Amino acid sequence: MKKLVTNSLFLFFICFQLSAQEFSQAQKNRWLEIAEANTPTLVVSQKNPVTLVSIVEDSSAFQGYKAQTVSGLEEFYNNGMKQQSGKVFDFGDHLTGFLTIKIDEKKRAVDAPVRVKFTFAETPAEALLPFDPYKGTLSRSWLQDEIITVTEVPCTVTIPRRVSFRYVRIDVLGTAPDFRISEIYLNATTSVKVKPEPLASNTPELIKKIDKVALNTLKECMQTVYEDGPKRDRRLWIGDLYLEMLSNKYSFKNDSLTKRCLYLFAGLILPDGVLPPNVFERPEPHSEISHLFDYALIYNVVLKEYLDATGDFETANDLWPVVKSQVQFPKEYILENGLIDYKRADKDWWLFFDWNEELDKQACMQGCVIWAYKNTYELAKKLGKEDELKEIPALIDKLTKSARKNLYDKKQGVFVSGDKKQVSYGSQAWMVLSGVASKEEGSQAFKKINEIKNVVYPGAPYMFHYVVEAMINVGLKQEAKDVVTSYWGGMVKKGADTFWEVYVPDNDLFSPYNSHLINSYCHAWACTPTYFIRKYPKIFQDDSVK
Ligand code: RAM
Repeated sequence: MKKLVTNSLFLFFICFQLSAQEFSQAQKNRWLEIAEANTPTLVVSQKNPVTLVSIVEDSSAFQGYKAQTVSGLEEFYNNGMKQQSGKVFDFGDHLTGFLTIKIDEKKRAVDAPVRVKFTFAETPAEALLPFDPYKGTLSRSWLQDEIITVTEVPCTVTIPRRVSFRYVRIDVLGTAPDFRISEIYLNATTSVKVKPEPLASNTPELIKKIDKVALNTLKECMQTVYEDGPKRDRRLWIGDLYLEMLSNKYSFKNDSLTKRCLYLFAGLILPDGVLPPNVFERPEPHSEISHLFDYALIYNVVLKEYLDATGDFETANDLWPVVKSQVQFPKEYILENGLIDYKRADKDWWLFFDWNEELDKQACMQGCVIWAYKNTYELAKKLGKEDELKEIPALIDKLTKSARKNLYDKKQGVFVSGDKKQVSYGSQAWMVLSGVASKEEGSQAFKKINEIKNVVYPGAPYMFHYVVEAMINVGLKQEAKDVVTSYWGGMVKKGADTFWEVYVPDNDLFSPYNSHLINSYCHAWACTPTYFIRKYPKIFQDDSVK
């Protein structure tokens, strides 16, 4: 799924390197130092479980399981674990941090090692279903089960792995005499320090709930970078960064975290002048050599949005060479007729846009390049550097004209993509965001799309974000609100404490990785309802406006 650049295409990158901007190690180190200087201190708060639950089958519940409160939290700490193996704690909300347990004797000395397994679960199903045999395509080690073996009792143990969960199941794997777990708590972490403004008092209840869950999602993902998900992949991706920083701008307003992330990417720019799609913070900042077309371009829009939010010209000027370098690589794919050679690009790069595998990405890609170029040019103007991008306005024009000519089906009133002229929400969204579609055409396209058979729907909240943004751009306020209340509201109704990486309303078990257990159920790119709700209060917070 995650396509790395293949060896056969090495030549392309060698050639590309010749025209790409080179960044010295000294330059990159300086950027990494600025990233380091902006590392937030985490707020740590102790959280205790609120109840014990039993996970029961329920065909009407999300993924077929729900948590039912059972009494006995107090007794739990006094009773021996031999009779309590398999008990599940509910911490009442999604949390991220380090779990500590106190182990005590029951009646007599513990003369053999105590061996206990902890299973951390974001959803009820995860707390009950066995992880093995594992059939997922991502590493099994992302699943959060940890075994501890202690030889000296009483003792206090903190599990070294940071975990992310609402439920914890405890299974006793071995002991001779009985023992007790006399305390269990989590040191929860986040870099969020402020409470966002309350919503207007007449905000509809469902919107209030969606906003709360979205803020919780963002808060959990805001650690020392904007993580994509605190359970998985626990790292900074450009696509996720973009949506998190937009949401942060209207809620927690932690601009220095955005600055840190922008600098981390800059400091890890690849030798060919392209940004890596994601970076790891520890033990030292580093990245994979991988190329994701749309994400590299989105970086430019993040910097523009950051400048708009902060007025921090110093940062914008300092990172300008990075932005300028991202403008280069799409040029290699612009054909004579103004269309982007998406088939060739698809061979050379990872094109993402969405997890729905059926999506034809031609229109998305054409739109994304125009959108990124327009945003980059606006940024250049703010910095007085448009002379450095002299060729961009003409390219925008060429790409736009060609998209209108080749990707707009006037008869059907929608935008199409690829050889099979596929119609998708993604294509309409990107044609609107790029300005290829006029307001009228975009609005018509979103209305007409419902009448067309075999339309391709977004497969994850990431693409839904762009669809909602596009709908608002063309004035489809009620439709945008309906998507937020039905899609994200659907997750709320299914019990979400935080929004999910993927959600396909009629398939709770959908996973891009062949196992719903490995999906992330607190995922940054799903947090943007708070951005919409707060940026557009008239649409979302005022129930009288239709
Ligand atoms: C997944 C992660 C991440 C996303 C990438 C493209 O692995 O969920 O959030 O940005 O895909």
